[in-house]
Amino acid sequence: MDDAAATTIVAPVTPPGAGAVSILRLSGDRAFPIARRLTGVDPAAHPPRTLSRCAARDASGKEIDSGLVAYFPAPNSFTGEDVAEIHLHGNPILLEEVAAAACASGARPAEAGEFSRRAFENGKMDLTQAEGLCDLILARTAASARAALRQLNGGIRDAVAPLKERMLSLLVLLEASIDFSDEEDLALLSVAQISERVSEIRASLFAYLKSYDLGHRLREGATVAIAGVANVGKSRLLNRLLGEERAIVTEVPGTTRDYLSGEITLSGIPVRLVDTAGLRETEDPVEREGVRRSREILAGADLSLFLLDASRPADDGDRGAYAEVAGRPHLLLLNKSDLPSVESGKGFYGGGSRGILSLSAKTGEGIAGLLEALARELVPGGSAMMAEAPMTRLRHADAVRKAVSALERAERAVGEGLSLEFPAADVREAMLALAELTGEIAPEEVLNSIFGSFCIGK
Ligand SMILES: Nc1nc2c(ncn2[C@@H]2O[C@H](COP(=O)(O)OP(=O)(O)OP(=O)(O)O)[C@@H](O)[C@H]2O)c(=O)[nH]1
Ligand SMILES: [Mg+2]
Repeated sequence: MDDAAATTIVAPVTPPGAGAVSILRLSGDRAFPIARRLTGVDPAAHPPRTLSRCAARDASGKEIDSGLVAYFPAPNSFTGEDVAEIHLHGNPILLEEVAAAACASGARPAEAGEFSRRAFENGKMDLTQAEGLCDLILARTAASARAALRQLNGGIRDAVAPLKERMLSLLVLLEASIDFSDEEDLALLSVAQISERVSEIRASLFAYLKSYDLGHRLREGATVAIAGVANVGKSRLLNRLLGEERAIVTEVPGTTRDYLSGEITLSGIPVRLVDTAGLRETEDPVEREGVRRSREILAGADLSLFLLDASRPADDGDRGAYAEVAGRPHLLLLNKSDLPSVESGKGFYGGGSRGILSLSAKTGEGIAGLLEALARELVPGGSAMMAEAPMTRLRHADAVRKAVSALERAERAVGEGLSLEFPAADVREAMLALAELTGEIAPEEVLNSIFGSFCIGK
């Protein structure tokens, strides 16, 4: 394979499996001649970005399918390169045959995320936009999809761009002041002015950082573990919250041995509910493994619901199990409120306690209150934050935090009357952190890890 051919890649952009239509995408220097060979449609004689009927042929020229082809000449394509898309009937065998014919003509199979990576490298998208594209495809709720779309449209870059500009003009002034530092009268900015400007920029960045609380929840969702000893009604509560009979419910203690989960949407946030095996010491190896897994789930959950059976007095078993959640964020639930109540939950108040609610998984009484409490705990901020694209990944928050602390150092340096070279270096560092956010500066490992998490065809 010569070098030019190695730069043309091919992959289906539609999911595997049978369907009415599947699309094969070619991108690179030789995308047009290869697609022409496969379809017989001459890109030069064909209006760009329109579909034309075509036959799709294999390497030997045998007709495999009838379909459509579209040509997107560089730079007006997804990747910024010449792109050809061939629409075939949605049978994976046909797709494979045509892709093989493309490879026989000099293309090579695309790697995971390679189309998006080329789009990024050719300046069609910044890094946050590429991430937004990935998240839009994987969004589990409509609100998550909206946040991802804002990001795909450049919302994060737009939020930080004016701050970057302000840093740049401040840096220019600082550097000019350094050059004239021996000539007192020529100082361009007073110490108070520098300090005020740095502090304004820092405050704006810090305010934007807050959007991560909501953004990461929209992207990643939250996990809620349902915990307690055997028979308190954990599985029945899961079923009630999901509105379906997901878990087996019986009066036999130790019914649930593995964990089970289901997802609900709370104020637009995907919330995974996990029903766990009752926490108790047991000789049964299967149940013991279940309890071990329960502990793992509890350790990783954003919030736990700890159930007591309020129709009986709490015992040492309940207290022992509670000790495992007491320090982590949790709500105490007094279940079985439809029965005469003998347990008030007094004595169950650990450091992670977020409140106590009485409810009945059987009748549904108190469930609305539980959902409100869950939303309060898991959905940060109001909808006001959604006015701009929220930051959705730890990578974003880390970069902005780095910028904020560099600016804090700049403020301190100015306050301490250090030479202006110090705050200038700090402001420069803050600008670099924001350049990392949008990918203007992006180490190879970062790009590999981001684009490597994409699927083939993206
Ligand atoms: N009256 C009443 N019974 C309930 C309620 N919630 C659960 N139960 C009953 O309590 C028993 C145990 O319920 P499960 O949901 O299986 O309890 P669990 O906590 O999952 O139990 P394990 O899986 O064994 O740990 C069943 O007979 C349920 O019908 C409730 O709110 N009211
Ligand atoms: Mg159960």
